[in-house]
Amino acid sequence: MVCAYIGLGSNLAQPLEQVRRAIAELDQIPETRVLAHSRWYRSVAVGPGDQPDYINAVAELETDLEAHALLDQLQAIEQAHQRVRLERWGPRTLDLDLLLYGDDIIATERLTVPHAYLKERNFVLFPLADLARDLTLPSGESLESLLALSTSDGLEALED
Ligand code: A4P
Ligand code: MG
Repeated sequence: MVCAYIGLGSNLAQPLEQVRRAIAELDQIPETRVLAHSRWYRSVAVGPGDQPDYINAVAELETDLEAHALLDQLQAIEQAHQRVRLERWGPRTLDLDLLLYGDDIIATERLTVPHAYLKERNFVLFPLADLARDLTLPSGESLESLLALSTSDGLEALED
């Protein structure tokens, strides 16, 4: 069993529903169980253009799937949500990022783990800290040290 962390993001009109549903779907992945999820966060969109706010969260899984097989499953869930999105809204109802896969460092054509932007995004670091405050990255950096460099600007934890 490997412990993996998944970043969830959505900025559809009902993003909270998208993220809640995705957590349930993660739990349906073969050989995989959702152990816990963070609080839900509202975050100002990072990136170009005028986008609505996101809902972000992180889920903690235990899985027997190999990392690329897990990515296949994440992409299948994204695509199921995408079908809804294409009928109604612009791009991106659900983004599922494999943030961490045990202590593995992975650099293949399809997969970069730890996720490339993990360290710079408060909407990843804060929810991760809900689940594993004393986490250490494969690089040896502590989550605490990354949080110390980060701010909660544009980020708001929601009441459940
Ligand atoms: N890929 C490589 N490594 C990974 C990984 N660790 N996890 C590859 C998941 N996928 C990984 O992903 C493109 C390709 O990345 C995949 O085919 C996979 O093989 P994608 O999700 O289709 O494309 P994307 O979402 O445009 O790329 P990416 O890098 O996930 O986008 P970003 O940079 O994450 O941008 N603002 C707020 N506040 N909250 C957000 O959640 N998200 C984005 C998405 C932008 N702004 C945001 C948020
Ligand atoms: Mg992505």
